[in-house]
Amino acid sequence: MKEPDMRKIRRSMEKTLDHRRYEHTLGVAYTAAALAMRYGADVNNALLAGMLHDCAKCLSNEKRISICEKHNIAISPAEAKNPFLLHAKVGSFLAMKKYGVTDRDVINAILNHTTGRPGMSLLEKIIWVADYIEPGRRQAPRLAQIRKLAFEDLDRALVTALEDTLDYLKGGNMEIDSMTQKTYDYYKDGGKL
Ligand code: DGI
Ligand code: FE
Ligand code: FE
Repeated sequence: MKEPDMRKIRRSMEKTLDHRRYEHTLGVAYTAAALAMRYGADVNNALLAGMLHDCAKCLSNEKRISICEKHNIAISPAEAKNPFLLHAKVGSFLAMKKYGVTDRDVINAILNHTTGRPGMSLLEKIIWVADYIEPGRRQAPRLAQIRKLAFEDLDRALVTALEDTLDYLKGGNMEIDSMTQKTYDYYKDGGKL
């Protein structure tokens, strides 16, 4: 398959995502590119993963579930209860099958962009953090602090944002995917198993 064409992918995102989500996507792509420059990751991979990370966000839950069923993609109990979580898994699948992404690291960055995972690669961390701090985000507490920290110490920015995410989920009585908790526990202790 041909290498993914960024201009085509951007146009496709503009068509398939709603306006707010498309603006968010551009914010994540460019923030991820800036973080890649700062930390010496591949800038094009950061752009590509950022551009595609929410590509399955504007599908219905029914559609996400049917894609999983059709392609034998396992649905965890947490995902069955909160099918919006599936946008990461289905997004990584579409990145491969529809958008021609072959780079494992890019696919993983999309796959793990919501819950994270212990032992993330540099690119996975960059996408997770970029998703949290992109300029269009408004809500999160400590956002200004985490934005600054992201360019000073990526791991500390990640832990701080994970901590606030867990607090937010607990405060709203939302179900915490065990992977989100595991990711936090792992990085809180300095990122070693
Ligand atoms: O798709 P985005 O909104 O850009 O960002 P995302 O994919 O990181 O999703 C963010 C939302 O997902 C945010 O409201 C927190 C929520 N989230 C993250 N981990 C979990 C979670 N929601 C539940 N229910 N359980 C989790 O473990
Ligand atoms: Fe997302
Ligand atoms: Fe996002």
